[in-house]
Amino acid sequence: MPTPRKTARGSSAAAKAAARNTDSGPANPLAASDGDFAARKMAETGEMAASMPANPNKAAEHGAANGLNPPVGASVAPPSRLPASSTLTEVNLSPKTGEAPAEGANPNSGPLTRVRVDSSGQRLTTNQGVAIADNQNSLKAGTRGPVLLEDFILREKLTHFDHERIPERIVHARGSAAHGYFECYDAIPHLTKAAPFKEAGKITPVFVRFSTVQGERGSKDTARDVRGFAVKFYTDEGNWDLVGNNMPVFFIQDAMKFPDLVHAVKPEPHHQMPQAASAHDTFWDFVSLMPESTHMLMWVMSDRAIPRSYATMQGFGVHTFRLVNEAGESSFVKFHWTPKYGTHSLVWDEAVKISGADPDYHRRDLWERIEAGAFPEYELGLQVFTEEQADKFSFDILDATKIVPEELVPIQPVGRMVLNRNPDNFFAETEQVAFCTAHIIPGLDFTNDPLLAGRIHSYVDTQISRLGGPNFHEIPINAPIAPVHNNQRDGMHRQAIPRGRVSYEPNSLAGGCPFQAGAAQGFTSVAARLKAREDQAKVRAKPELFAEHYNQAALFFNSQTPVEQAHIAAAFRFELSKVTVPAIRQRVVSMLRNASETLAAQVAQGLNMNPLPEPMPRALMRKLKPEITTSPPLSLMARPGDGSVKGRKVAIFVADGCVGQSVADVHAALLDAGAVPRFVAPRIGPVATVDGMAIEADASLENEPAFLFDALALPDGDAAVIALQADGHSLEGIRDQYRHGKTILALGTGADLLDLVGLPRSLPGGEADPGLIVTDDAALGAQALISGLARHRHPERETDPPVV
Ligand code: HDE
Repeated sequence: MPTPRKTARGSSAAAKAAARNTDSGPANPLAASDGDFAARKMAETGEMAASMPANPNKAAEHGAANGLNPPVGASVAPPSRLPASSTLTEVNLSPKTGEAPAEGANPNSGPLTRVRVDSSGQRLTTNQGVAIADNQNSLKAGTRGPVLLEDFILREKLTHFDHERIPERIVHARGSAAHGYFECYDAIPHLTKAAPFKEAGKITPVFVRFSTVQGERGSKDTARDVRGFAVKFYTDEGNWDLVGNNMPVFFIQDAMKFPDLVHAVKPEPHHQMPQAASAHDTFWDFVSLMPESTHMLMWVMSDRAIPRSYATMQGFGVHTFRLVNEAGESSFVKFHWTPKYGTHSLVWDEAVKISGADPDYHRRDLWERIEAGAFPEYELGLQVFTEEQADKFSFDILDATKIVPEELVPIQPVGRMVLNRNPDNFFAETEQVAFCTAHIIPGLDFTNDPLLAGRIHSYVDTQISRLGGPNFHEIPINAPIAPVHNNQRDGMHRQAIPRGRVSYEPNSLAGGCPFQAGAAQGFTSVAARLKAREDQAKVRAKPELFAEHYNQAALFFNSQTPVEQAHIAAAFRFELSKVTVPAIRQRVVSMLRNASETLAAQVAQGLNMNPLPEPMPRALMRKLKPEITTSPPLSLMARPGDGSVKGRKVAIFVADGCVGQSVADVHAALLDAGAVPRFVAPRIGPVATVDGMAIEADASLENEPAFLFDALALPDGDAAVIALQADGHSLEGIRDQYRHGKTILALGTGADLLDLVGLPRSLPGGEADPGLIVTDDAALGAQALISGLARHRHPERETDPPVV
């Protein structure tokens, strides 16, 4: 710090006078100040500026070598807090202004406590904090007179209400979210320096939003659709958004086609139908002209597209990303989330029925699990590989329609994510959260995937109109917990009040702050490009391997169990039967012939299409030999989870005349196992049991149809059987439970109901049905019910069409 120069007698007064002017400089700014703050500020500012006679880093801005290693920006410690202040009057405090921020503080980052509101014991006020005396009536000239324009309370309330909605997301509008944390198993410094992976046991807060893609904000949860699986990591080095899906591939390969895909799948523009459904002409028209979608279509027609719950589906980063370690070495990575409770799905008939009875099925499940402490949990796994490995694959790792099979690169678990807190407010958190693929942190980087490139642009861009301007990062749910300091200023809805007059860099007037972080601490992009396989001239074209469209579609189909394959064929049949243009149906089947003749034949037969159309001409005539032709982990059955029944719902039908003890025992055993049993009766309320046991039904056969439950128990007691038999809902419910492959326990005479419905007591092959338990012993029955529930479903029962 330079020492102030000695000044001539009298110049101190001149300096003081000069410091009171903002229009031109003092003759001698370094004059001593005698405790005069204005003069001192001016003098210290002068000192600080003088200590940076030049920008020492200017030369380092040039040349490729420097570009790889940017230096830390120049900064000096200010002699006091004065020079960086906006105004000397910041010492005049009021209940509104509060104190000047602590050095380096930005309270907008940090825990959400700063904005959580609790109104317990508080008066009702206007938005200006004026207490409202009467919230029942508008202000009128006389009780029967006209309402007055001066009623600012009414007008404020209505105006705010009139603007309560923001534009919904263009895709993924329907979603639900939760807070939680990511816990690192072990540090992986050899792979990445990314903050969440730095130490064993390190906890990083997360906010996760699950969603469907096609439907509007109020659409059903159980549509056949891809699910969004978007994770915001609030790391101590900035926010990282891993914006993935529950399927590891995508329909298209280049962002250029995304608007076309979305226009094709959304409700058709002339009549806005169908809502949240791909079973219509425009979707199948588009995808059948885009054969690269074949692989994704297999996934979307599989049961993955109708998950049982958000807690029981996988998540994938989809694109190939990069990991970067401290030494700047980078490897390729694919991200996988695997649910602890296993991958479980609905069956189509069930999904259709649930969408009517409970369009909030997944939202409710997520909320209820978390409130009950059965926290959804997922393990994060990485597939890490080198460019040399990638070069040998029969597919291109930049192609988002391709997976890297686990047989080629195993998945290594690196941590777990637990969702343990529901949001306080849906709008403030779930609706306003803004995920952006551009949000990454040191230790991670992008690849040249052309789909990813479009996303890096698109997500930030869309938030600007959805959330009303460039300051959406200041909305509390989006603000990082890592400190934010930069020179971006102003714009709609700005929250931060920056202190001082400097909003540019380099500067000397704020001691150079905030200064450039430099390569050691700041984000740097991996310089290495993929080895050029062709010349790097500007071009609108895809690499050759992108033209192979069917190998992995075949891999997926061939890796499914027979039941899953049957579901895929049935889904294609259903969707295409909704298509009104026969030529489009033909085109899809001709495309499927290139992936699986078996599947194509099944679909054609289901559509009464005879003869089969010719296979679609291939975009790549050269045959590429895939490394493998089946990959068992691609089956939904490959990840049964921990076998627990936590959070699974079981209906116990009861009616007047039932034996109370045995249903109560089953209820207690289920509760002990972590499941959620419910007594369901023809009407809610108390049930008259034959043994005097007090049983209350909290759901009715009408308000919670049986297909909403994962399993069913039927009570013992002749009179109860007669009462249930008299209510068509119960017979329908038993039939649905059977058809959907669920475990059914019949206690004592409850078994009569199975016969009344006409349920086969054995499987189509003649073996005993493990999902049908008939017993007088409640304890044994409960255990068998729990084991059946843990298996999730009994697909061996299925026939096409269903017999029941
Ligand atoms: Fe998205 N996508 N997307 N997407 N996407 C959006 O961002 C987009 C893609 C995904 O819960 C939008 O905030 C383009 C693949 C999820 O808030 C928008 C392309 C994957 C979510 C957008 C894709 C996704 C979105 C709509 C092709 C799986 C919901 C509103 C280049 C890896 C996040 C918004 C949430 C949302 C654009 C393709 C996943 C318009 C241009 C591939 C999970 O920006």
